[in-house]
Amino acid sequence: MAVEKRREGETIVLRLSNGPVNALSAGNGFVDQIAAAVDEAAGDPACRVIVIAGAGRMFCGGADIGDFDGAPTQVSRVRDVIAAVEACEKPVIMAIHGMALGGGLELAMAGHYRIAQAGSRLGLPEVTLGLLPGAGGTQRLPRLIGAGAALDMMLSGKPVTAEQAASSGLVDRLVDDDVVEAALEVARGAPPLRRTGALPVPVDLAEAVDARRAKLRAGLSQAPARIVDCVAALSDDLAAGLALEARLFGELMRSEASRGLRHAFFGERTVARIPGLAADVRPRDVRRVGVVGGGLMGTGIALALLNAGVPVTMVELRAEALSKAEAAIRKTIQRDVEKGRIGQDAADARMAAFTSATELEALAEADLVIEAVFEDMGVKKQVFSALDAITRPDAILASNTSTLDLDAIAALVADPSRVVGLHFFSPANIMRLLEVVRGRDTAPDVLATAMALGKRIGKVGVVSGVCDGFIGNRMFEEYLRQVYFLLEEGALPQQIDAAMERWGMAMGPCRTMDLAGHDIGWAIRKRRAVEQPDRPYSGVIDRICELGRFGQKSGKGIYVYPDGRTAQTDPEITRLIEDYSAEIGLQRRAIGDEEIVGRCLLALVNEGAHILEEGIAYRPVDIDMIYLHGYGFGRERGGPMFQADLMGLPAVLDRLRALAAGRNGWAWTPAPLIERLAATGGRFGDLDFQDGNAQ
Ligand code: T1G
Repeated sequence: MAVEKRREGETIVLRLSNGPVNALSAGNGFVDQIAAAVDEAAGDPACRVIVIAGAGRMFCGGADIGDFDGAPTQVSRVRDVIAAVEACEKPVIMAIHGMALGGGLELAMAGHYRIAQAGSRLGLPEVTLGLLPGAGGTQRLPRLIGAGAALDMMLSGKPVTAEQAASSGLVDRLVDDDVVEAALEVARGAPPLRRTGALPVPVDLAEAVDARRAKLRAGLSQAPARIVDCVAALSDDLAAGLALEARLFGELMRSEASRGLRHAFFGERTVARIPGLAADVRPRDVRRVGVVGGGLMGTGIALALLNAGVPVTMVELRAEALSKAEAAIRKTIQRDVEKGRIGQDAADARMAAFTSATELEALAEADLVIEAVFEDMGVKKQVFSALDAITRPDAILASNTSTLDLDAIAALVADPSRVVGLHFFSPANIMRLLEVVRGRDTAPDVLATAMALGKRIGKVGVVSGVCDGFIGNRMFEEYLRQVYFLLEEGALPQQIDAAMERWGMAMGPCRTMDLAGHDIGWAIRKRRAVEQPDRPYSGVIDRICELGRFGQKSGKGIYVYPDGRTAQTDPEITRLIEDYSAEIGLQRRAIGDEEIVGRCLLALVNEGAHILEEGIAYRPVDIDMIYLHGYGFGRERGGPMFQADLMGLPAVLDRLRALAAGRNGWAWTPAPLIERLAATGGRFGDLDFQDGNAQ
């Protein structure tokens, strides 16, 4: 971490160097180093112009997000250095390459002249963290590009290209070659001493603020509304605007939504790390992937691979199913062209990377094969036994199974170390979650290869050990168990769904199961009734299944779907639920949203704690990322384990014990891990299972 200084004639070049993104970290003193370097150059009589650039692959990725959980003064150090740059009596030229994001762009906007290299991107993504640009962005960006364009940029959080920045006035010059050399050339002339903060208030202010305020949507994060407030306060008094911005930033920084979103930001990166993996373990090369099975999942998996440029050979033994799969793949890729997402050349290239066959022998040269056939061990046995003989010994064999024992599948091949689970979530080309299941014998480099492939195709890969349902579905079973109990006790589907969606779930559980199909859950409950007779579900949901109401795909489920898509409540289901309660002699009672949300959330938390203590999940944050990316858990809520830490584990334990004393209390036996942490004042967030021994 350093501010590299280079003198070029009368110009001093300061190059920011701090880790992979040159984050403006106050916690490690980097921001103080920048301030000192600027101050020294400003006071250097031999220096006429200052150039600020970034080392490595970008200008600056923003303030250090990790600083925000610390003292609030960290961000004020960033503001101070930005103010010093703008007030400098010598021209400060900003030489931008790669990315200038958040505080990085705010620093650049305090410069007196900005040059950007073609291909670089500039943005204020703070809203994605439940924050607002807290170092002058709300006051300077509108002055440079107008209030409307500035609000759109800050409310979307999306970066613009250097080309767009040049045309909007955000940057003064666009160059194709070295941006520092270009800055030196400008420095040799007479660069302007133009202070952004002194520019006039944009003329479109009132209209732009009214239009965006009218479109604000309710939500946990107040960042969008506060961004509009800051822009609305624009005036000739820059200091007043900066003071309001700083105050509102502090409020947002302490908000649950921002803490949840920051947890998600770091969590998505943490889960990529496999604890205990030896430093010398390298992923294997994967140049061609085989996909066995041309059904819904096989087709989605093939698309996920092709869309990321990974060549695919699909094998489907039934010729008709194979041509149907190929047609579906072609149609989906072509739809991306029609929607302007990709060009025709890219679409053609994707299809050119797709080959298909009706014999498994076509996979003899595949580097990795993903089996996505029917969820039946007999069928898997046939496929894996054949693959074992046909594929290269160093080829990785992956199963997309979601309910079967991966270790039992691995036992079907001579070398089980090359078997891993790749549990995609439907639709496999859309859902970002990928559970990478580590079998008892899975080799470390096989696991690393699976995780690398997941990242390559844009997935959030999370390692799971082997258990029934792995991490996500195992917890979801306990969540659904409570939903069905709530139905028989007095709640109705539409109330449960509304309560969970108001709380932050993308979709309520009843609507979710109608979409996923109740037949799969019904089969699991029948299996569990034999395997775990002491853990029964409410029979109310089976009554619905016995009517053949399997959900949207059968036109009816818990809801009815007159247009095939829109869920409508069905009085027949209301009567069925009420009759079922009477049949089991249960007096229905009014159940509040708080109880609904509490029981559904605690069911996830408690099962998640069991999963952690069994070593199935490496860390609590792995569980959280699974729920954000696979189950529509509100991103601003951070995940079930994050929520438990917000509640406090002593309070969680008290709630579990109270529920354990009630009806179906057997479902609420507190996980020993929760008891241990509650007793010692610990948090899930403080746990980190470094042993890497997920079972
Ligand atoms: N702070 C701290 N760490 C950061 C960071 C940041 N701003 N950006 C990245 N990292 C870490 C990241 O955790 C990872 O660590 C490593 O750098 C590489 O990141 C006051 C309040 C810049 C597009 O929101 O979007 O400024 O896992 O894997 O894919 O108004 O990082 O290796 O240990 O993502 O090449 C605003 C966030 C901050 C940008 C690069 N800025 N970063 O993507 O690498 S708030 C942002 C990104 C702020 C001011 C406000 C991306 C990237 P590790 P990576 P990448």
